[in-house]
Amino acid sequence: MTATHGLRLYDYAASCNCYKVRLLLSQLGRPYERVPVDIFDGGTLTDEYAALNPARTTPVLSTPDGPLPESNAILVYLAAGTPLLPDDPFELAQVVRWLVYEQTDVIPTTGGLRFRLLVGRLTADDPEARRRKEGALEVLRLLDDHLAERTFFVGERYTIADIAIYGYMHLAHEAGIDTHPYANVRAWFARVEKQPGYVEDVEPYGANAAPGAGRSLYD
Ligand SMILES: N[C@@H](CCC(=O)N[C@@H](CS)C(=O)NCC(=O)O)C(=O)O
Repeated sequence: MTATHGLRLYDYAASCNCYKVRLLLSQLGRPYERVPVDIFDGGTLTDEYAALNPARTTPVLSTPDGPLPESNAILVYLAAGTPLLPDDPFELAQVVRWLVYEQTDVIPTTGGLRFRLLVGRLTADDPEARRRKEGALEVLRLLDDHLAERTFFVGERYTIADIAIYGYMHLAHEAGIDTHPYANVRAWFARVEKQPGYVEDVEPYGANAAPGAGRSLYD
């Protein structure tokens, strides 16, 4: 086995679901091989990719135990046995709570809106964009209230709950959302950004992400 210890990340650089995994790998100091997948050039539509992940989404982490799709499942796999995933059952369950909330509430609002605005699939005054923005503001209010008397999401220490929520929320401005009214969230952004091994390497979407310009699950 190479220095990467069998870890290979199938990764789209503009995706914050992929970024969450890159951030954790950096913070854990785990070497890995990065395999770029152009999701707008049919990169996930091949039989080979379906064998890794029948849902045809990125990221997928190929591990010595087998391929693992779903960004938050990957966070759990990598953080197990480290201080970034609590052992205490209640704290562990709280981390899972935020991993679920991120997928059900953060991604469809802030994440989905950012993608669609940046690549021209929606304009800001489109009713769907307005609905997503209203949802994003509700999420921000909830997060800001949660952080009013806490430094991190769970157990007063940095965990993968913070990584999961930070992934899309730190780019809320790219979804046309002003985060200035949410001072607790902004102070927490700064605390996350001071954590050892922090990286921010989210790249812009390619031109082929525009509607009709490429081949993907979205077209
Ligand atoms: N629940 C999944 C969502 C992953 C997802 O939607 N990934 C997008 C990029 S953010 C993707 O790869 N789409 C594939 C495609 O469009 O072909 C996760 O958290 O990993």
